[in-house]
Amino acid sequence: MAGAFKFTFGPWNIHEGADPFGPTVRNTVELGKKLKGYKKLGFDGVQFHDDDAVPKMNDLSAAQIVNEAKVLKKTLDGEGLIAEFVAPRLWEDSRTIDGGYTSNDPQCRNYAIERSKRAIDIADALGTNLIVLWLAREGTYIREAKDSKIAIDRLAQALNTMLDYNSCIKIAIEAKPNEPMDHTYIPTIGHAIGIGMLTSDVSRVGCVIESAHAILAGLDPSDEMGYALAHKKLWSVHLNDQNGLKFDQDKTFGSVDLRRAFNQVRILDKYNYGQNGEWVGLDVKAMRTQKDEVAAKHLSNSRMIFLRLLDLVRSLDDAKAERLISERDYEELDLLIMSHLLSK
Ligand code: XLS
Ligand code: MG
Repeated sequence: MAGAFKFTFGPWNIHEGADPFGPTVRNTVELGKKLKGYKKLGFDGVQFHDDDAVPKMNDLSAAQIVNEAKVLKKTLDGEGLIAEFVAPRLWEDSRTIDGGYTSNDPQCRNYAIERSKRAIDIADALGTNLIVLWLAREGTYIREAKDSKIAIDRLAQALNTMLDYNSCIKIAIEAKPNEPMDHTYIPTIGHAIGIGMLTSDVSRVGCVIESAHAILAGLDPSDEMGYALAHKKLWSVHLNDQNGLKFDQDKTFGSVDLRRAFNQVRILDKYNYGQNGEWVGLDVKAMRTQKDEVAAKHLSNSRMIFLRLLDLVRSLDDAKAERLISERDYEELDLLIMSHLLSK
C-alpha cells in the first residue's frame, strides 16, 4: 500500500528568501530549472498560481495567455509532470489592495472576476480542472470597512460566475483566518464548505486544507481534514507546520509537532485520501538562512517525513488502540501513541 500517495508543490515553494523585514538572500531559480528538479525531489505534480504559469499575464490578451499556457503544458509533458491546480493570484495587483471579489470598488471586483476567468483558461490549457482559491485579501483590517453579509454574497456570486464560465472546473477553497488581513471571511474549512452551499453547483465547490492555516485558527489540522472528508470535500491538502500563533511560517511538515503531523497522515491514510486522484501538496518554505544549493531540502524532507509517519501509522497496534478506547483508558492510549512515536 505504501507509495499510493503522490506529491506536489508549487514553484513559489522554492523562493528567494525575502521577508517583510529584509530583501532576497538567494538567486531566482527559473521555472524551467525548478520543473527539472521536481522528479529528483520525489514529486510528480505541480501547483500553479496563474502567473507562475503565465508571467505578466495582465499585459497579455486572453488568446495570448492560452497560447503561453499551452507551451508550458508541453514542457510539463516533457518532464513527465502533471498540473494539479491553478490559483488566481489576487493579492499583488494594485486593483486587489482592498480585496478581489469583496472589494468595495466595483471596477476592482470586475478585475478579480476577469483575472479568475483567465486562471480558469490556464488550468484548461494545462489539463487540470481544479481551481484553488486562497482568498488572501477577502477580509478587513477594521470591522467597519466592509459589510460581512454583502461580502459573503459577493464571494458566492464570484464562485457562481466561475462555475458558469466553465462547466468542468471544480473549485477548492483554501481557508485561512488572518494574514495579510486582520480577519478573513473564510477562516476555516467549515466556512469554505458553507459558502459552497450558497452556490449554484454545490457539488463543484470543495476545499484544500493547509495545516498552518488550521493551526493559525486555533484548530487541529487533522480534525479539519475529518470534517472535510465527512463532507467528501477534501480535494487537496497543503501540509506544513507552524510554531504557534504568529506569522504564517510554512515550516517543514512535522518539524514542530510530530504527533500533530502523525494524526494528519493517519486520517488521510485511514480514509484513502488520494483514491479519487487527490494529491498530497507540501506548501513549505525553506528557512531564510538556507544557501542556494541546498534550498530545496525542505521539500524532499517534508515528503520523507510524511512517508516515515505513514510507516508509523500503518505499524500502530490498532487492535490495542481500539481496546483502550473501548475501556476509555485514554492515559494508556496516550502512552501507546507516544511510545510508538518514540519507537519504544
Ligand atoms: C498562502 C497560500 C498559497 C496558496 C495558493 O499562504 O498557502 O500558497 O496555497 O494560492
Ligand atoms: Mg497553501
